[in-house]
Amino acid sequence: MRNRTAVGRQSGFSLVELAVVILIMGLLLGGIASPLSKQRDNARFGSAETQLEDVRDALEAYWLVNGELPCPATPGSNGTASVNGGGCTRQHGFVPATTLGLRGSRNDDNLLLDPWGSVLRYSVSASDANTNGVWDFLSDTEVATITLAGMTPELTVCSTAAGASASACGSSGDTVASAVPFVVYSLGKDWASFSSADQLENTGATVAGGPSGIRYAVSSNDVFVMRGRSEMVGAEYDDLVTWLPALVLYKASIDGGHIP
Ligand SMILES: [Ca+2]
Ligand SMILES: [Ca+2]
Ligand SMILES: [Ca+2]
Repeated sequence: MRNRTAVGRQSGFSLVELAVVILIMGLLLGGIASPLSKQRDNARFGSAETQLEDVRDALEAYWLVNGELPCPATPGSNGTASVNGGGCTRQHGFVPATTLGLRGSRNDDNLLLDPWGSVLRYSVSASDANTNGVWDFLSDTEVATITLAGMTPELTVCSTAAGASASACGSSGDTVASAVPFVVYSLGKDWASFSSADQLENTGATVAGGPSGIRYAVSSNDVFVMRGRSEMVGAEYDDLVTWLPALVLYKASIDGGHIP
């Protein structure tokens, strides 16, 4: 009996030893979990970049075939391009994934989602260089008539919102791309809560909700910000923005036989 007690003490763990083991395991798991969540974040940013490229390619293909861009989807357009007269219901809206035939997760308003479950935004130029009431990039006959030299796509991408107006960057040094026909963007991981001016530039206005009642924020003007990711409080940025230059679209118009 005495021997058995002695053996039990030798082979078992005391509460203190157990606590130390749990502490070490916790530290080890914490050390693994942090890099794992970082890896998951990086994977999602990678997927989002691929997704934006796919959307951009689909828009280029749409242009090649039709000689014009599709209008953005609206909260109530069920994922389709929302046309309004010679223009669009919304200049700043969402990727018309149904019109483009894009695969991917959709929300209750049938809008295409990014890897974080936020809606992909899409803006088109509402420029009307020949002032005929028809948006120049929304009609193949406009492009043929106006030609590249006369086209004045109005979207601008800046590296910072500082000093930017509703139509231009604060300085030429802040300009990443000007005269852009369309912009597609994801609000990134922090889409649900952010406060930096650079990210607010991409989501300046909240628009009326769709059938689901979800309300969405999109740019309220022709200026967008794209810069490197940062988690610095007050200056955080993780949006992903892409576009194509007018020159590429114009070449596609020639290749597609829309311009002789
Ligand atoms: Ca026009
Ligand atoms: Ca963001
Ligand atoms: Ca803006």
